[in-house]
This record gives sequence, structure tokens and C-alpha cells, in this order.
Amino acid sequence: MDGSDGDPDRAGDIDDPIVVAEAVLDAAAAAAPEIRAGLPGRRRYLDDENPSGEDVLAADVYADGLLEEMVGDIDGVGTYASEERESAVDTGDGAVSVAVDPLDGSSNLESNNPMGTVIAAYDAPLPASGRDLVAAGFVLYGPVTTMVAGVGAPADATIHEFLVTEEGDREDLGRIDLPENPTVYGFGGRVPDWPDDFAAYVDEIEDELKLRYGGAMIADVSQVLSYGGVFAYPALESAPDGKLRLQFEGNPVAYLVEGAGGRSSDGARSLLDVGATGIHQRVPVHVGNTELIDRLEAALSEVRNR
Ligand code: FDP
Repeated sequence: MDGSDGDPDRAGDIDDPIVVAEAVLDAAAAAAPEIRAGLPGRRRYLDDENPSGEDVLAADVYADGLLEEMVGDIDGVGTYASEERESAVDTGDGAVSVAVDPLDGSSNLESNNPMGTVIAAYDAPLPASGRDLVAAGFVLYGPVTTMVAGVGAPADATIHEFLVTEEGDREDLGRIDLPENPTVYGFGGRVPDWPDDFAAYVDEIEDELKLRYGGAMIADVSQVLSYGGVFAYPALESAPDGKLRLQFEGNPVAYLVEGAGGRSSDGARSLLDVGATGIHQRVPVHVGNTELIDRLEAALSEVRNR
């Protein structure tokens, strides 16, 4: 895809954030076969931590280097930021800033479970509001390599699933709309660490849905997109802002789930409306079918207002 929406006049216009955003998604797809091929020899931990204090695998560093090169080369991209780097990298004159989680769920590498690459393109300097997104997507390294992505302002985006071929091209598999009758839930964090209000919500919904949790946000969000339901990495007693990062994880999954007809929330508002304060800022993440997120917000405010 060339980002032209089929319009030859738009193709290659680096001042058009939509064209640049399409090129960013193409680059993530193009990098995917190489990232996947590089995983088997990179399952070891390095003697290092990322800016969020987490252990780093050789695969995290490899994927980050590859994506920086490929995304940084795109005309129109002025900034590359990654969960693996303290500061953003200046990649040229462009207005589009790209925030990447090169290997989301990389702790699944040791146990050989799925994980993904998350990519967010903002038409603004970082840290940016989710409302400034012009594209978001993830590559899922599952039994099949796929990409789920959308392009355009959050209010206009439609979300599609793509097959990523061995050559790194995208083949459109169709539009994603959240199923109307949700069936799954998956929540991160240790259960005794969940605040009472969130635990009360879980009590309610575990009677209705079945638990399917794999430990990689992208794979768990993909289950919600496929079967309907709710994924959360909530606020914890020990970490009131949760674990996931707004720029690299919260905003792009909010964009995708909202674009597929669902809702996102930090507990009170859409993640896309959370004020951006820093590149590595964390945020409680809840995404899923609208009715389930409405009930989550009601449950949280009910306990807090008691
Ligand atoms: P990981 O640390 O393996 O990269 O933010 C990253 C993430 O995985 C998410 O993909 C996942 O939802 C969460 O952390 C799991 O973290 P814990 O196992 O520490 O709860």
C-alpha cells in the first residue's frame, strides 16, 4: 500500500501525514519477517534494563535497531521513539512522530508464546495526545504473522487485519468490527495487587465471560478483537498508573479498539483523552466492547464515590 487511498495524486506526498502514516505501517510489515527470523538466536537476557526498569532481551534490542533504521528512513518522519530508549531520536524534518514498542510481550519469548510489535504514528511532537494519531497498528507474531492497523484521525479510522507475507507485504484480510456478543476477558497484574474497585468489577464479569490471558498485551487484545470481550492492565495497589505506556501501548490499542467499534478507558475517560506528560508515562489500560467498558467505569466510580 502506498498511503494514497487509491488516489495517485496523494502517493509520495511527504507533507501529507496520511501518506507518511501508510509508509510507517508498510515499514513495520516489511521489518516483520526479519524480526521474526531473528528471534530464535535472541532469547537470552542482556545485562541491561530499559527506561522503565525492565530486563531487556537481545531480541528487543535487535527489533528496535531494525525498526529505527526502516522507520527513520521514511521521508516525513521526524522522530522515532521506542520503549527501549530513554529519549526520542531525531530522524529528519518530517512532522510525523513514530512511537514503537519493538517487541511487546517479549517475556513470552522464553516460553515460546505469541508477542508483537506495536506502532503508533502521531502528527505531533512527542509526547502526544492519542487524538493526534494518524495511524496505529500491531504486528502479531503468532502461528501466522498478521498486522492489525488503521490509518486516519481516530474518529475516522477503520481497522483492518492484514496477512504479512514472507516478503513483508500486507494482504488485506478484511475489516475488523468487535463481535456484538463478547466472550473473553484477560487482565494483567497479580490478583492480590488489584484495587478493590477493580476486583469488584472482575467478580461481576467473570460470571459472564471466560478467562483467556496470554501475558502479551498485543496477543490478548487480538483475542478481544476476534471474540469480543475486555482486556485490562489495570491500576495496581503497588503501581497506581499500571504497567503499560501511553505513547507506545495505551494510545495505539485504544485507537484500534475504538476504531473497531469498542471503547478504551484509563478508568474514567478514553485513553485518547489522557493528557500526555512524558514519553515513558504509564497508564491503566482497559479496552473492549463498549458495554463492558461502560460497566468498568461505573464500577470504579461507584467504589471511589462511596
Ligand atoms: P512484556 O513485559 O513481556 O514486554 O508492557 C509489556 C508487557 O509484556 C505486556 O505485553 C503485557 O501485557 C505485560 O507487560 C505483562 O506483564 P507482567 O507479566 O509483568 O504482568
